[in-house]
Parts: sequence; structure tokens; C-alpha cells
Amino acid sequence: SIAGKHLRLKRILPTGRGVVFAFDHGVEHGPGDFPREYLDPRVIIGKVVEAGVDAVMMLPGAAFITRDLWAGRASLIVKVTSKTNLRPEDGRLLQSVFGHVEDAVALGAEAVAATVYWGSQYEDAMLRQWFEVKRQAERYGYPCLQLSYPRGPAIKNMYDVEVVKYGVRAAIESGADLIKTYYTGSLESFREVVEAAAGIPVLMSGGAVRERFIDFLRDVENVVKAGGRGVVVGRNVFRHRNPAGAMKAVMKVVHEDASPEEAVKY
Ligand code: FBP
Repeated sequence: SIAGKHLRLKRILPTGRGVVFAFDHGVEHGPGDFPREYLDPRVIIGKVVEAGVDAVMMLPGAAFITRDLWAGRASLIVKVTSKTNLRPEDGRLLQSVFGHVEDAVALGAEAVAATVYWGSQYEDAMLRQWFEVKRQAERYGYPCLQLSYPRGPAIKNMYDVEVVKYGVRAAIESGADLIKTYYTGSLESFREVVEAAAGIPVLMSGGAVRERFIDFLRDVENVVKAGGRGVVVGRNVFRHRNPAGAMKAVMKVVHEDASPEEAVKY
């Protein structure tokens, strides 16, 4: 149902904007990505939920393990595609089915997420997956978040504004209800990305850890000033020495239009 989809989207973007904590790195990058104290997802999910994050995005297994922490406190987005970095390099340009929309429904999630590597030699296979996820999601009135990631042998710079715009455009044309994509490095260029999405909400993908956390907050500030609806962040929060404080700062920039300088005064 269309009404159900909109209600669920609102629970992810409560002010029209939203902050999502991503924690699928144990598969995407391997457990070596985590500080040792966060190997058990319950520890970090507890902290970000306590900090007031709007939603958490996980694969079905971690979503189940952490159920007592997010349930009733933060929205859940179940990611249903993934890949390991154990694969040979070429295979890393294809994600595999990692769950079904039924898993999201059973867990009480608000949305499902799936990656599309636009430009990959496996783009066709990823689109089949994407449209299968969409078909299932539409049945339940579940919004589909697309991780719109341009990457592949033909793409020289995946952060290039023309390339990111292309991926975002392809995301809306393929029926994404919410898009997560790369930050293009400036407010002006990200405004073009938002325009290419024609009203479908765009969230910035956190990316690798910035040397200075305040620089990450500046990127987030530019994203929202450009009309972006917020951020999906993993590493810049879970590798921070104070993840709850870092998450609160991100929330202030996204929801309260706080400047990065104000936001870090927690
Ligand atoms: P980050 O904020 O850590 O970048 O998390 C966002 C995310 O998309 C994760 O959902 C995913 O596991 C990872 O980044 C993908 O990383 P990569 O760009 O190395 O494929």
C-alpha cells in the first residue's frame, strides 16, 4: 500500500531528514573493520540507539541479534544484499541475495535496502536482484532504499558529480524510494545530485573515516544545505573514540541545522 510506504518512510526521515547508522561492515569489509569492543553488534547498536539515531541498517542476522536494542526505539532497515571481500576482486562488483523482504517484515522493519553497482560488469544481475526486491517490497508496502554506487572498470572516479548523478538518476528510474550515494565533495555539486533525484530523498553515504571528525560533519552540513535529506553513517561513528557523542553531533547537524562547531560541543 502506498500509504504504508509513506508512513514507514516518515519513521526513517522524521523531520523530513534522517540519520541512519549502517552496520553491515562485518560482511562487506570483514570483522577487522570493527574496534574489538564492537565485534558484538549489541554494544554499538546500544550506543547509537541511546544517542537517538533515527534508524539502523543491518543484514538480517545482526538485526535479529540486536532486536532488544532497536525495537521500539529506532527504525530498522534490513539490507538484503551483500558481498564479502574474501571474493576475488572481479566478484566484488556483484552483491548476492542476503535475505528477503519477508525477513524484514518478520523483524518488524520499516524498509529494505539493496545495493546496485551501476557500471559494474554485473549491472544486469544486480538489476534483476533489485527488481525482485522491489516486487516483494511493493506487496508489503515497504520502501526500498537503494545504495546507488557507481563502480566498475569503466568508472575512473566514482565520486565525480556526473557519475554520481547518473547513478542517482538510474536509482529513481528503477523505483528507489530512498537513495544512498557518495558525497561529491562540495555543496554545489551535491545540489546537482539532489536535483537529478527529482524529489526522491537522497542520503549521503558516510564513507571512510575522515582524519578530523569535524570535516565529516562539514560534509554532512553541505549535504543537507544542498537539499540532501541526511546521512547513512557507519565507520565515521563506530571508529570514533566516542560513538554516542559522534552520533549526537551528526543528529544536531541534520535535524537542528547546527553548525559543525556547535554540534561537537557535546
Ligand atoms: P560507511 O559510513 O562506513 O561508509 O558505511 C556505509 C556503507 O555503505 C556500508 O553500508 C557498507 O558496508 C560500506 O559502506 C561499503 O563500503 P565500500 O565503499 O568499501 O564498499
